[in-house]
Amino acid sequence: MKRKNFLGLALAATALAFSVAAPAQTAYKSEYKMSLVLGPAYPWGKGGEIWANLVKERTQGRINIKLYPGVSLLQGDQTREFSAIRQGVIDLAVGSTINWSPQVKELNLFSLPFLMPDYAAMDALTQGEVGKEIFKIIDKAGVMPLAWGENGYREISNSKLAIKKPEDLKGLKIRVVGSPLFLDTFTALGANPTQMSWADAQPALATSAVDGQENPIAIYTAAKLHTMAQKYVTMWGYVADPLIFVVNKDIWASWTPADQAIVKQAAVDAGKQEIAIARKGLVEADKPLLKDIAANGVTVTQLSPSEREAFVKATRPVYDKWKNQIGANLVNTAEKSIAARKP
Ligand code: X2X
Repeated sequence: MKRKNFLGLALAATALAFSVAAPAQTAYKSEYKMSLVLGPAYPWGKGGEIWANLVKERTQGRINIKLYPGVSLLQGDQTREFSAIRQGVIDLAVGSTINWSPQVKELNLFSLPFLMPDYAAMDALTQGEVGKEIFKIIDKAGVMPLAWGENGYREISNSKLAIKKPEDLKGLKIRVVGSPLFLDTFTALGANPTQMSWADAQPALATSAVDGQENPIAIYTAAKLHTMAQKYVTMWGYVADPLIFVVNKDIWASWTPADQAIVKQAAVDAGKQEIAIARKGLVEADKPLLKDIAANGVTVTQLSPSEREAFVKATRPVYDKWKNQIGANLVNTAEKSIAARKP
């Protein structure tokens, strides 16, 4: 009798210890929800679609993912996406560092004006020490990071004039995403920045409630921003936002290790493909995407190195201020990685 009680207690204790160390896998859901700002007509959504398809195929349908573009699970409120993934309102996401930076301040790194001069610089960050460090930070913040993708270099467009120097931005009402760093950057340039979601930005551009915006050329093209009065584009490459493929941690723990490995590898494969799609038309010598834009009657302005330097100079105080807010160590590592990049 005594012995039996002891055994029972020992078993219960073991079960408890086990459940603390490794939560028991729960039943799979019939469908998992993936949040995205943009759907498969854009490189971003295409990346999400590739990921979902690879997972379905490689798990023989055990993991079935549905896409929710337009951040529709949050009525378009893109800057609340990270919290919603952590809380389990969203199961998976492919999200921009810009939209998640209000919750994870280190993600502002990629929005430091003129930090990354070219694609090689961006790769040096996401594929190097900085990328690993950022994944640790996201993990600590309560979300499982799996792979990198890319939204792209954010070029500025507007309805009024060809922007060639900081003074040209004076008084222009520019829509920016809801991260305070963007307000500082555009204020430093003399513009009048206004925060709004992408869902609100398009009608605001179409009705000329705002004069301009900044987004990757792939988005400018697919969203047909030339039909929303955006007749001038300046290629200044001031910031670029990577995308990150993530899963909610409870969902992650509910999958077998074999399925976790499949989902992760699928994210890495989809991320690579997505980056290639995001850069298509911009990395070829004749940049066909810019030709397409010009063919719509849009003035595309390329800055000379000295013209670009004037923008770098004007935004340097913002860079210095935010370097400290992001964490000087992380930014120093990023600067070093970029200086040592391979072309
Ligand atoms: O809102 C934007 O500008 C977009 C679509 O690029 C992001 O979600 C960061």
